Amino acid sequence: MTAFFEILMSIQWFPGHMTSARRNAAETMAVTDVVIEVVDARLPEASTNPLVHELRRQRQRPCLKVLNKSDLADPVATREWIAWYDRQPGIRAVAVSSKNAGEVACLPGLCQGLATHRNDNAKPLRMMIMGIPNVGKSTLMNALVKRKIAKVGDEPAVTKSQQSHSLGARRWITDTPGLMWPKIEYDSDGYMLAASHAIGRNAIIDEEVAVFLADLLLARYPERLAERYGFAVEGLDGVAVVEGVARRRALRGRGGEPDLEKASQAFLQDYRDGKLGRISLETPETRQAMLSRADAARKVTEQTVIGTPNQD
Ligand SMILES: Nc1nc2c(ncn2[C@@H]2O[C@H](COP(=O)(O)OP(=O)(O)OP(=O)(O)O)[C@@H](O)[C@H]2O)c(=O)[nH]1
Ligand SMILES: [Mg+2]
Repeated sequence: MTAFFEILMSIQWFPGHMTSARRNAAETMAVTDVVIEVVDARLPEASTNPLVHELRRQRQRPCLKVLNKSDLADPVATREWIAWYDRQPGIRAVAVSSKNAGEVACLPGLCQGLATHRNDNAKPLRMMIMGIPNVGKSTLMNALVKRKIAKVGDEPAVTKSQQSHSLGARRWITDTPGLMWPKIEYDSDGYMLAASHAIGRNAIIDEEVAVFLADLLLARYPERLAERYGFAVEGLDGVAVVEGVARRRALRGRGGEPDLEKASQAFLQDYRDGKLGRISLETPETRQAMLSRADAARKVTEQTVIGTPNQD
């Protein structure tokens, strides 16, 4: 992709309350039979939290991977992701929109299939919903319980503590606070997460995230930009797209110059609200290409370090 991808600053966000959220999740994991790991269908791997895997592995708990917000994701990419996950050992994946209660009704049954021994009053099936912030965990909980028991909101870190509820006599479900991890390994993951509103506002600069998103959409969905904003995008880069949004929306600073901050926020909001159509920020193929590039860059760095003669 474009040069901007190579000059990304790293985004990190692990606020204090997540240390206790991680500890509480580890405790609840001990009394959980199946983890429902919610990821964002538009960026399933970038929104997969390695801490969830780590906590599950310690207790050997099976996992149902839920690609949520699939109503906002590119259906072709989502199909590719489901096939990709189904090839991974020990993972069962399903794509849903938690805003549609009918779509999530099958999830407890799928979890039951992963823990068939937990199926009576004495041994109820205990499910724990986990994942990064703002992926729709509480929306999913409410849809399963068929009541608004958990607060939801389009902001990261809305849920601050765990909440459990029965699902009939033989099943329990627990909603947990969104959890990040201490270090996001790949910078582009940080930007995809920020664009998708999983990262707190204090940890990002909207203009940088908007330029990243614009560059990515220029590469993968240029026609959506042209349709939404009504200007030709051939030959533009991400900065020019954000400037174009400012002009189209008449967003100007005091001196009449384009207000790039407001334009960035409007552009990010359009993506988050699905106004640019159904978009996936990564596919199994782009993920693999990104990992190969990162691996090659790492090897070059290692060779440079090893090959540098000692100056002492
Ligand atoms: N379009 C769409 N929006 C969804 C879906 N699921 C949840 N949302 C929206 O995503 C936002 C976040 O939902 P929450 O349920 O609060 O997310 P959460 O994972 O519990 O977030 P935290 O508690 O902050 O970790 C809300 O605005 C929801 O309405 C979905 O399947 N599709
Ligand atoms: Mg929540």
